[in-house]
Amino acid sequence: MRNKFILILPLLLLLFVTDSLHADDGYRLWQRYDKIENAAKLNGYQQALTEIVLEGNSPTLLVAQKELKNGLSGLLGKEVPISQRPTQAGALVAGTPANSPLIKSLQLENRLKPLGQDGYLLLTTNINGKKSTAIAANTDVGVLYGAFHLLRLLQMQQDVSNLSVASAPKIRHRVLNHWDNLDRTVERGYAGFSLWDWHRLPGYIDQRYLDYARANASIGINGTVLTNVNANALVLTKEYLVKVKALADAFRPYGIKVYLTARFSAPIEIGGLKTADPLDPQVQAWWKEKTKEVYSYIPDFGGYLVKADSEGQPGPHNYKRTQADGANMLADAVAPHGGIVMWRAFVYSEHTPDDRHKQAFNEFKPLDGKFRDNVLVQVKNGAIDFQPREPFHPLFGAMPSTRLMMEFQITQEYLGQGTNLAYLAPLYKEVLESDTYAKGKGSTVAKVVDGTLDNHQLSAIAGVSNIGTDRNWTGHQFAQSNWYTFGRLAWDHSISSEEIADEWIKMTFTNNNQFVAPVKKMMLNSHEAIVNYMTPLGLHHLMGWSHHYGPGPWIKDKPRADWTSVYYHQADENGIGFDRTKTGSNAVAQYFPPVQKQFANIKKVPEKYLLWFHHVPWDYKTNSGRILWDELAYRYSAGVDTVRQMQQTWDTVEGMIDEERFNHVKMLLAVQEQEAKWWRDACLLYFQTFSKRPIPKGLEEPEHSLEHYMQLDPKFVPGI
Ligand code: BDP
Repeated sequence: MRNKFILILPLLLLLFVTDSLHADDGYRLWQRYDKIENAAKLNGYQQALTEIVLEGNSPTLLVAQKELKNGLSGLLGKEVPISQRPTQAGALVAGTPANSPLIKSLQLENRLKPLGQDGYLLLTTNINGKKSTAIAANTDVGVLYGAFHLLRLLQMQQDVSNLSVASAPKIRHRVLNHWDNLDRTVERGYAGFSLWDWHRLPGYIDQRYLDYARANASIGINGTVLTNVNANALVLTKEYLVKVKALADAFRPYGIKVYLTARFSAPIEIGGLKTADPLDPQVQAWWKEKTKEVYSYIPDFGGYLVKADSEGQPGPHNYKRTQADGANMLADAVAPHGGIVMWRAFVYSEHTPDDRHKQAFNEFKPLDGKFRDNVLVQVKNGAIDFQPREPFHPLFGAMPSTRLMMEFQITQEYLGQGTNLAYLAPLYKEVLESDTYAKGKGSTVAKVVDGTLDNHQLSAIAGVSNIGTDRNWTGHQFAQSNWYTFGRLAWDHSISSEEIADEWIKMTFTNNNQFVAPVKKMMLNSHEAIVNYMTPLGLHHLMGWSHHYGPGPWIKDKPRADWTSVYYHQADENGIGFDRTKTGSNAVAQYFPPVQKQFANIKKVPEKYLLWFHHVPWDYKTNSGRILWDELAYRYSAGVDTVRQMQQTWDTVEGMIDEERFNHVKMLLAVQEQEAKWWRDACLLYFQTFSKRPIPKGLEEPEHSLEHYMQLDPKFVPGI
């Protein structure tokens, strides 16, 4: 037996050594704990981290212990033992002062106090006279977050010999919104089906649930809304609540709370009532009872997310009540249990004649101060709808007495869906760093969202999930970076797009700088490229009808004008763009004066928002000196060119990572190039019918006729 083992040992070793270049399907996300190849670093880490001492045995601490054990053993290429107490130099001691006498002995209370529920310290310290590393936190979940931070440092091959890190999240609730239906289809999902296997729940706990929870915990996400905002009341029935409980139980050790979408008409649909009027005592009592039942299964249930009076969803309007009436009714139901209500501001109607841009503001601003303390109004980043680029939503800063939370879309409904590489940190950062001027200069959207501008303790941020059953979770390998980014920015919105990309690339692929540098550059340019080949210069809502895949600038004459493209681009023989100044819808008036002045002035508005706010003549001189039509053509072409550069960049890194993920990305970049051309050609040919000007010399001519593009009619596009 022994001899046999000796014979196969070299073989095993060989396998191990070449493993990093072997097939990899992306399942491990950024949580790859392969042995560190740099010998000097490896050696240093092996000296610095010799054993794990974790006092306490809560489910969360056991998860942290397991993660450290797996992570360190993998990265260090040798078993790192768990010890009851430090036995040698290099002990890693983790815990809270409450459950760990060793951590308590470090007397960290003063440093821990400001770090709150979720924060932690990572310290190089002395324990029993020996150099050690400590992960200390006020709570067990803080210890878990600290453990992930330490592992990240190792994955990124950072120095851990002199640690003094204090970290705490800027936002309290960091929540994924799954648009998952009970039949497992995912609205605007491009990564397979819903993770939640309702049919086999509650009995069967898929390993995926735990890996999902681990991944979320590793980036600080602490909540998940399991169901679609276009809600099905059935999830609130006992039959489903036992299944929700099973998921909540699985996620709890990872610090993740479960939330559900509440269909406003549930009292009628599953409660047998005749009305869902929020001011009706019977309706109020029904929600209280129902909520009590929910908490009987899930004692730490997070609360409800509601889409009301929008796109066919029922809501308080049905009873001539306000959004505050609706939200407060649910807030009162969850309040005794410590829950919150996330009430969406995405309310607009085809029966309201006003510019869609203005409707949410008009509806919600007058309600400032009328919402209960446990209500957060969830506002999309822009006033229309997750377009490739939007100016920030004017509600940010406009409701100081209300807790406003951010909603970003992580899934790429309008950003190339499952085929395009778009790194979204620059988009998220652009919005978070926008200055609302609500309380003078420096009143950024980020400060509204994290609560510091108006002194709110309760704060939250949501990201519409891009996760599904695909082996690599997100369909496109690079879409993982947007899940990662959302979590990192939810924790700390001050981290730069560059830093996040750097972390993600190193953890997901390799520390090899010949890979990291060009790939990071490619990621950082990718969002702008998409904006250019889809909706440059402030254009928006030009996508295909219903499935939103591919270009459809010609979409008109549909049952709802505010779902067509012509409503938004307003192209005619004189020019293009939506006049939102005084001469038009005057949506600019919804912003604070300094912003208003900038956006309303065609000479001052940032060019990236030009056609968002102005109807501009075709021969208007843009910043480049080119006339608008030519500039538009240049932007569309530049978008395609950037994708081609991305392809070239990717080709140069062949061999630096495993073939499987390399080829996956290579093929999708080729698809993206085709789609970028499709967008460019279709949009330019269509707008040309108004501008009546030639494509500027030197730019590629469209491949087909406008009729060709208008006849394309993709079937069974995923994500409906
Ligand atoms: C739109 C999506 C639609 C969603 C809606 C929402 O096309 O599927 O239901 O947003 O956020 O962008 O409610």
